[in-house]
Amino acid sequence: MLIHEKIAAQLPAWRERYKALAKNYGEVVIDQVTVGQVIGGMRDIKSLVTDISFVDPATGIKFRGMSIPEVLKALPKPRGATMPYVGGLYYLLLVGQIPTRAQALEVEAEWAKRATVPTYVFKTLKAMPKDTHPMTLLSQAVLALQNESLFAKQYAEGMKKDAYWEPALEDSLNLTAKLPVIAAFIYRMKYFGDTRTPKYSPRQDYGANFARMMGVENKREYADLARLYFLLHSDHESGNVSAHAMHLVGSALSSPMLAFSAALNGLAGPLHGLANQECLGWLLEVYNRFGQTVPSRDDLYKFAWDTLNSGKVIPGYGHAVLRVPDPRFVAQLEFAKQRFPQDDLVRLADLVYEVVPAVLKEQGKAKNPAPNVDAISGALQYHYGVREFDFYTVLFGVGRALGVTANYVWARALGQPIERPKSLTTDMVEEAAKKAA
Ligand code: CMX
Repeated sequence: MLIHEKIAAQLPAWRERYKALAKNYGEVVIDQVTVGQVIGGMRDIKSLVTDISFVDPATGIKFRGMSIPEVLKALPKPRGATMPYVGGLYYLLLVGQIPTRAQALEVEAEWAKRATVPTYVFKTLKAMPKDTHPMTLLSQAVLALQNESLFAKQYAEGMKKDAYWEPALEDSLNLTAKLPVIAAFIYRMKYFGDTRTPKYSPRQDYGANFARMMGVENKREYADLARLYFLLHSDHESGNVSAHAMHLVGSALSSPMLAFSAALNGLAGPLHGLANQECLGWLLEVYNRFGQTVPSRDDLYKFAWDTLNSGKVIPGYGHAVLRVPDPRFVAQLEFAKQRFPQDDLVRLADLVYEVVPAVLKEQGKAKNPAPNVDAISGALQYHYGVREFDFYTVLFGVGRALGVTANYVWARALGQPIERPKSLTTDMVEEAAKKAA
């Protein structure tokens, strides 16, 4: 397979670089760690290495060194589509180069070959109580796929460390191929009682397959949204909860399936991926409160303050690393404004973008008062009729798989070790603080 060859060709040089770092500079200090960071969620401690994406606080995410507008422009697109092949993005993340159209299509073809989901996975999902959260279902389905893991099988049979990345890549392609099918099945089953097995067509790309299997009305436009959505949500360097969970669990040489199920469990948290369902909830709360209209600036300003005064956060605003409007938000806002500028929720999301940063600045707590990726993503789904909020994090999960599995492959290829940070007791931290004072 092409991706396989492309990674294999790069490996000797990368391994050399890694070895040289450890051998020649192992004792060099990169950063100092403060008490605030130690007790504050390890915030900003530089302790992970990835070349797949980087979040610059001042400009936002770069995939393999390229900004979102650059990636959107450079990646090949299906004929008649405005957004690129998801297969092209996966190639970029894994290989580090912009693919040709043929190379992007090769990934798409691999996915089509691997998209069949074993029946026991659907049976597992059907056996769950009807009110199970779709993220729980998705995580369970991925966990069930552990049975299919080549990595686990070959590890159990005995495999050389240098070869780990190869079955890791196979598992990653298999997993990412099956996710749209599983996600669409969860959607159809949970909200429409439809338990037929979605069929992945080799004649359509990832985005078009997803749109068709979801059963939305405007399949052509929704396919473009799916392509954009998966691309934007794919990776956000390694320290966020889902990426870090994948990395941590994978570092124990758990398979991509086990590690990604863990990543999904982190993504299901309300401060991480689940925020997108809360964001649309908040937008609709505003919309309904003002008689299903877009309120005036003054009314919105007051409503935002009411939210803060009641002790809640404004979902979709703020970020742990970013200090500017999230370019993933900007890309989605542009998508919506180009296609349906008159949509009330899009107009509302745009007004919130004008009003809320000022409110958060006045409050003076949030380090970044600007919107993040979630501030508008739900409004776009809502427009195309996907109105079941608690499904939105599943969409995030399908996209996130692309980035974290690419990282998994490279972590195994470079022989990254098991994670084991050191903990201290509170006494020890106080002691260190006193000494410094
Ligand atoms: N509304 C109100 N208060 C906010 C806020 C917001 N949108 N964003 C941050 N703050 C508050 C924090 O709650 C914190 O208050 P306390 O000191 O009382 O605890 C203070 O500002 C400082 O927080 P911060 O350092 O700026 O932000 P964090 O890095 O701790 O948290 C995030 C980042 C995203 C969890 C936070 O901004 C938030 O809760 N936002 C709303 C939820 C949201 O949109 N989540 C989506 C995250 C996107 C993703 O995971 O990719």
